[in-house]
Amino acid sequence: MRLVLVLGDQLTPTLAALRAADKAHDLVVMAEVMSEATYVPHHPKKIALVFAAMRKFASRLRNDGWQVAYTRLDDPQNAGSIPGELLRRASETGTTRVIATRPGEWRLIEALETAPLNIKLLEDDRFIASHADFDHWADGRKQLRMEYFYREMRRKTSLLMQGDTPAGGKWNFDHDNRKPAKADLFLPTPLRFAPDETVQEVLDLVAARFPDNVGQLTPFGLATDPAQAEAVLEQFIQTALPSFGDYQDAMLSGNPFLYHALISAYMNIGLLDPLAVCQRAEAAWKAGRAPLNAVEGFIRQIIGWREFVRGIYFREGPGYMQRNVLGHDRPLPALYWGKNTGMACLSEAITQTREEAYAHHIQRLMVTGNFALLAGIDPSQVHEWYLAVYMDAFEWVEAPNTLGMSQFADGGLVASKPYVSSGSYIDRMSDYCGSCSYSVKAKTGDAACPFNILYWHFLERHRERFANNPRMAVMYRTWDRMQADHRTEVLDSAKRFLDRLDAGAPV
Ligand code: FAD
Ligand code: DLZ
Ligand code: SF4
Repeated sequence: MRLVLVLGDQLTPTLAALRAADKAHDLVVMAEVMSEATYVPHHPKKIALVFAAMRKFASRLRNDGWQVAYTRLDDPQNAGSIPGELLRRASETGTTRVIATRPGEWRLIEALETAPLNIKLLEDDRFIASHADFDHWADGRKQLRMEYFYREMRRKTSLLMQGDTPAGGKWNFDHDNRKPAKADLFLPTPLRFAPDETVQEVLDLVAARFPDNVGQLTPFGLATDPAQAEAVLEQFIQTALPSFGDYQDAMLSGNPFLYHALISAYMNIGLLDPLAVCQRAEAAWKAGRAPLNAVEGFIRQIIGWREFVRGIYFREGPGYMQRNVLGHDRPLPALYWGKNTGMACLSEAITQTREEAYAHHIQRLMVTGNFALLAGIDPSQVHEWYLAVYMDAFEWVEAPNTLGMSQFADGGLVASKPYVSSGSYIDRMSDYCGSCSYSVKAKTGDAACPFNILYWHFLERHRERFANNPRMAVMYRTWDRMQADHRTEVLDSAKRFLDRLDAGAPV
C-alpha cells in the first residue's frame, strides 16, 4: 500500500499521481490544513474555492472506487500541514511510501522533500510544455522571449496552424487588440452558482476561521466542480470570446470582468484542462463564431504566457522570489489592503479585488503593478499581496508575473522593458480618470496624477539601467528635452508625493 497525495490545486482525475497509483490497494490523502491556508493571508473566496472543490473532488474519487482519507480543517486530529498529515496517515497505515505530483510552489516541494517519508515526486504533466521541453527551448538562448516560445507551442499543439504556417499568415494579432471599452448594455454577465450544501458548509467554516482576512467571502458564486467550470467556459465562448481581442486591455468602472474568461483559477486548480480550453476556442473560430484576433489572443495567453511563466519559475529555482534588481524597498502602502485613496484607478481595482478576488490582466499590470513599480515598493511585499488576494494565485504563475513581468525585479528575464506608464495610458484605456481626485492632465504639483509625476521620477532614478534600452531610449530623449525647471518641478512633486506615502498620509 502507498499513500497518494492530492493537493488543493491538483483536482484532476488524470493527475500523474493518480495514474501511477493502484485503486485497489493505495490510499488517496487529501487535507485542508492551516499551513496552506495561512502562508499568505489568502482572500476568503480563494480558501473557500479550494476547500469546496477539494471536498467535491474527494467524493468523486470515492464514487470512482478510490479509498480516500480526507481531513477537514476542523478535524481535531488535523496535523496542520501537508507533511504532517502524510506522517499521520503513514503511522495509521504503517507505510511511508508516498506518490505525489510535484507541487506548484518551491516552498511545498522543499517541505515534502525533507519530510521523513519515502516520497516519489512525479512531474505535473497537466501542461503543454514539460520541464525538459522548456529547458530544451531555453538552453543556449541569450534572451528568453515569450513570443518565440509561443510559436513552438503553436507548432507542438497544432493550434491555429495551417500546415507549417500560422492561421491568417501572422503569429500574433495583438496590434488589433487595443480598443478602450465603452459602457455597453450588451456586456456579458458572468455565470454564478448558488451555493449547494457542500459549498455552504465551507463558507460557514471559512467565515468562522478566517474572519480577519481581507476580502469579501459572500456573495459566493464560483464554480467548484468541472461541470460548473465547463459552463463558465461555454458562456465565455458564446458571449465574450468574440470581443476578447478588441477589449482585452480595456478597463471600465463597475465592470470588473468585461470580455475576460474568468477561468484562470479553474485551470490552475485542475477543473479545466488548458489544451481542451484552447481547442474549444479554436473550434469557435473555425465555426465562424469568433474572429481570429480574439481567438489567437486568447490562445496565446494560455499556451504562450501561462506556459512561459511556469517554465521560468521552475528554471530559476527558489531564489527567484528574492530578486530585487532595482533595489526597491518602500513598504507596501496600506491602500493595497483597503485604506481609502483618492486615486480612482487604484481604488477601483483594489475594491473589486476585495469583492471578487479577481482583477483582469491590465488592472494587475498597469494599475496596481504599475503604481508599485513607479513608487519603488519592495517587490517581495508586492509578490505576497498578489499571492494572497487573487483566487488564481499559485506561486508558479503569480511570481514570474509579479516579480518578473510587473516589477522588473528579475532584471528583464520575463519582460524586455519595465511595464510603466504615466496616467495617459490609464486614461486612454479606461473611464477611471473622470472620477479621480487627481488631474490626469496636470503634469506637476500636488493635484497632478501621481502616475504622471512618478513615471519621470522612476526613469530618472534608474537612468543608468534603462537609458540605453532601445525600447526606453525615446522616453529619455523626451524627458531630457524638457525645460530644466519643469523637470525639477516634476521631481519635486514626485518627492512630495512619496513623502506623503511614507508618512502614511492619505494619497
Ligand atoms: P483572460 O484575460 O480571459 O485570459 C485567458 C487565460 O489566459 C487566463 O485564464 C490565464 O490562464 C491565461 N493568462 C493570461 N495572461 C496570463 C499571464 N500573464 N500569465 C499566465 N497566464 C495568463 N494569472 C494567474 O493565473 N495566476 C496569478 O497568480 C496571476 N498573477 C498575476 C500577477 C500580475 C502582476 C499580473 C500582471 C498578471 C497575473 N496573472 C496571473 C495573469 C493574468 O492577469 C490572469 O491570468 C488573468 O487576469 C486571469 O483572468 P481570466 O481568466 O479572466 O483571464
Ligand atoms: C491554496 C490552498 C489552500 C488555501 N489550502 C489548501 C489546503 O488546505 N490543502 C491543500 O492540499 N492545498 C491547499 N491549497 C493549495 C496549495 O497551497 C497548493 O497546492 C500549493 O501552494 C502548491 O501549488
Ligand atoms: Fe489613476 Fe491618475 Fe487617472 Fe487618477 S488621474 S484615475 S490616479 S491615472
